[in-house]
Amino acid sequence: MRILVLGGDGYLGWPTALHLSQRGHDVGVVDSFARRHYDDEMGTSSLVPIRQLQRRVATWKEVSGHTIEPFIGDLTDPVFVLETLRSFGPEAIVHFAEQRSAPYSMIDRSHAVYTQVNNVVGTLNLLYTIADLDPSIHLVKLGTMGEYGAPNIDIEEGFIEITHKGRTDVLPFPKQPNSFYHLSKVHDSHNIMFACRIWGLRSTDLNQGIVYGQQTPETSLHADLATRFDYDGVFGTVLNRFAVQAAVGYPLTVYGKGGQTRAMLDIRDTLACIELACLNPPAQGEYRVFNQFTESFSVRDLAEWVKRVAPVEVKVESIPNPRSEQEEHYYQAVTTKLPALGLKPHLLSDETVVSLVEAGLRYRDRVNVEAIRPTVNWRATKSEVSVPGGAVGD
Ligand code: NAD
Ligand code: USQ
Repeated sequence: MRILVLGGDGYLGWPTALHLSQRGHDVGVVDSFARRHYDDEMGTSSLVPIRQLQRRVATWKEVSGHTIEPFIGDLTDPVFVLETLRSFGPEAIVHFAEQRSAPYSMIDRSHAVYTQVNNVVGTLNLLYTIADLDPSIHLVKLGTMGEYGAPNIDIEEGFIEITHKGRTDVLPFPKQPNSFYHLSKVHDSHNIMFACRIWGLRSTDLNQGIVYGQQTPETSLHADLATRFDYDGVFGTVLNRFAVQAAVGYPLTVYGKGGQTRAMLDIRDTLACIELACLNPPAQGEYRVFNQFTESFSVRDLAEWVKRVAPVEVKVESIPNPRSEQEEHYYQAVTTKLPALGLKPHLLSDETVVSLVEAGLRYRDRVNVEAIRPTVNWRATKSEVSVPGGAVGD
């Protein structure tokens, strides 16, 4: 297939592009390098050194013989979106290209506005362009399990049958997101569902859990192919953070009681899920939702797991929760559609946890310990003007 990967310079986009290319698809990648600018703004960088996109693509050609076509630009620019889609002519578009950190979106008013404009406008530009150019293009959109929040009932896969005052309907599952970032994904989901309904587009909304992991079969072929790995208090996700904290002797930062339970998956399963969604498109006009995760864990259990198997001494610390969220709650989410398409999950294992800590140990000299502490407070409301994407060095 011809598949365009938006956000193809990011943590998940780059390994997805490599995986699809290795599997024989014609792949293009799109990125604005916004993520590299957030690093400058936050004074942090990937634990694992990453190359510039042009170098990554050149090395991939040398290593595999396959070509990945890069397109540099911003999805909030509708002319760029139109020219890119016209030039590449995709059958499927995998859309990773959004500001994806909940803490970043909660820094202040400017970062909340930036996150929602970047994410919602980028997706709207795509929807209009697909509708104008070729409505048969399948939009595979990365949403998030956090759209649902943590309700006191089982989370269904996108929709729930409700009987109310004697009448029954199948309706979108209620959304109770917990940050302005997660809210941007809910807004996207509504816009995509609406576009499928009125223009007959087709889309798969992948409500993905928290991803962990650092290497995939393709990224490990050459150091130039490595993907980014974040451990800082703004962009680092929980298990990746705990592994690096363990490696540098920093007490694992469990926020509050640690009973927060989240859906999770291995980075290798992200790649498999994306290919399964592309190869099995929905009908024209269909908007479908897959819950993309393999297991659920509480934050406390993850910390204890790292402590138990890490090849170094580890302390676990409960620190005041910078977020406003439930710290003990019911959590049971359904995921049937990706397994039904053939997903064979890589479940979390001692081996995976140890490999993450070992990555931390290998690159411990690159760790900025100052950047580990969480600094963004959900309860603070800062409305002053700042410059997201950081003009640092500009
Ligand atoms: P990432 O920040 O590493 O990658 C996103 C990429 O998109 C970056 O390279 C960035 O420069 C690019 N980008 C952002 N805005 C853009 C724009 N307007 N135009 C062009 N490029 C733009 O993030 P990631 O961890 O790879 O996540 C990818 C997607 O998956 C995101 O949409 C995220 O919400 C979703 N997701 C991630 C996780 C996770 O645990 N990492 C879990 C669930 C869902
Ligand atoms: N947490 C800690 N200690 C830490 C870091 C996090 O206890 O050091 C807790 C948080 O309070 C939260 C949970 O761990 O309850 C998850 O936090 P996270 O930063 O790992 O994940 P989150 O903010 O939810 O966001 C990440 C990605 C986002 C994606 C989401 C999937 O950054 O792009 O959408 O995971 S989901 O959680 O399913 O919505």
